[in-house]
Amino acid sequence: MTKKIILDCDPGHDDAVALLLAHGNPEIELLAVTTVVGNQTLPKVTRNALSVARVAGITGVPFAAGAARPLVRNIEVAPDIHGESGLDGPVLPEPEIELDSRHAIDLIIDTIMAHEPGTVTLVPTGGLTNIAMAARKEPRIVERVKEVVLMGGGYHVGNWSAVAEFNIKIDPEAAHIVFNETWPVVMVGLDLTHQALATDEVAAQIAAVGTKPAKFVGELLDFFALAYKDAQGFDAPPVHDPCAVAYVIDPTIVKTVKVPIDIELTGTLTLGMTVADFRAEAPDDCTTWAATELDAPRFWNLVTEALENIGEVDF
Ligand SMILES: [Ca+2]
Repeated sequence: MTKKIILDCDPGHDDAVALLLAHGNPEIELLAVTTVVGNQTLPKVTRNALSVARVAGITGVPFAAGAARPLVRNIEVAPDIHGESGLDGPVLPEPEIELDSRHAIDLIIDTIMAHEPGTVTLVPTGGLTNIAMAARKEPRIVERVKEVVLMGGGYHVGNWSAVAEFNIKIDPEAAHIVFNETWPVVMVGLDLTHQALATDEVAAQIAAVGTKPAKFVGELLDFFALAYKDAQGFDAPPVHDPCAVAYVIDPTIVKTVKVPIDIELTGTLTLGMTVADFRAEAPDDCTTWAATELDAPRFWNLVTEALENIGEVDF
């Protein structure tokens, strides 16, 4: 049984790796890819997604553009981490596939409603604007989705403020909607993704694949390493987004704990914080989990194997 996912993303270096992992892993069936403003503006991240599709050799999967701005807040992008293009480093090939004509939220809704209940997992790796709007437009998707496995937040770590993570902070109202719906939400946050460091050893493992897509990933990681060193003092960059895909592929690679999580919307210093309440055992009606521990060697093996499965692609 393959695992059917919709990847909602804002490529983004780590989103690109997430897309390659999802496409290259035989257990994942990629039903759709949707884009949302985040690391860069919507036109930029959408073009990046289509370029990465060419790098990965993805055809026959619908890609649709979504929200161009957050629900309430002004647009915040992250050029210090992802560059002016949103995917600085490698030369980005001209896309070969065309965008689906639907808005991302309609593609998300149509895809979920066209599949059996409990079979589609939503994997958001950007701000949660599209997911929140889809849940509001068609509330039946909340019952129908298997789970929402999102990269975002963190229970002890922030990166866009002292306590808030970028994907949540840029659209906290959308995150509030998503975390307060009744679908299961697995928060793959910074506590987890800061264990997914692209060390020199990892870079060598990926380079050894020896294909053009692997070289493309190497160039992405080279830029990401410099950006993370400059912006946040990391010796090796954390490659966040594929961790959410890895959890869907094999939950034994990403340990989780059931814990109530809610989003701070009014804090002067804490806007967008994912507040996790670890004081007691989670109550029965709790539908949120936090990722805690990554098996990093197995995670990087998944990424490498996906690149091996993708093989050589001409772009
Ligand atoms: Ca992302």
